[in-house]
Amino acid sequence: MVENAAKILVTGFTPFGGKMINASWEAVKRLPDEIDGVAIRKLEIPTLFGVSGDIVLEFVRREKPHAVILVGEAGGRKHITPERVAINVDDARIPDNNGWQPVDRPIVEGAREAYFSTLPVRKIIAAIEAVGVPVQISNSAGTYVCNHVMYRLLHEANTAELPFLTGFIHVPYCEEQVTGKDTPALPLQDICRGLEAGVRVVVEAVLA
Ligand code: PCA
Repeated sequence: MVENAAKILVTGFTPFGGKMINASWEAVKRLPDEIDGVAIRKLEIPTLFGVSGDIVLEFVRREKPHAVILVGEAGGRKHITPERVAINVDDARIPDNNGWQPVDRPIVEGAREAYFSTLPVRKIIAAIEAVGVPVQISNSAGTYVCNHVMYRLLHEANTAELPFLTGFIHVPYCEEQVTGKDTPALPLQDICRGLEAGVRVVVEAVLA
């Protein structure tokens, strides 16, 4: 691979809440390693407040990717949902994987209340729609670890010297996780196809 070629980091999460797998990492790890000459780097991050964001920021400062696409699982949703906004609050309904359960705490003390995604959200939605996978914008990434990481990355992108695009895409459970239950889910193959279509939009944006 060409040295200094454009690169995009895509992250997925470890399982949490007592589940065996996390649909986000299952989909992310199946993405191609390269799209149109752009390296697609993949990282599995722990479902932990603090550490999750630290790991991604450490990668960003070291590797200087042109874009960071954070992916997480939103059990119960029926669509792939690109997130519009991250808010400056940690408020956990369930403890994270280390038992930490912050309530009403700012993520970055004194920083902005919210940041909008800098990914081309509407184009991503159109591309996922075009491959026939259910997709919808989401106006809340929640207040758990996903929102935490999204906020940390957008804060970095807005304050660091080297700009990069970043934002978050939630995916539903994959069918393998919910067999026999009446819970919304998509076949893993469809989540993968939809996610790849979204990543391709970001590749185009990086190359533009
Ligand atoms: N989903 C959780 C955290 C990890 C994940 O995959 C969330 O939506 O916050």
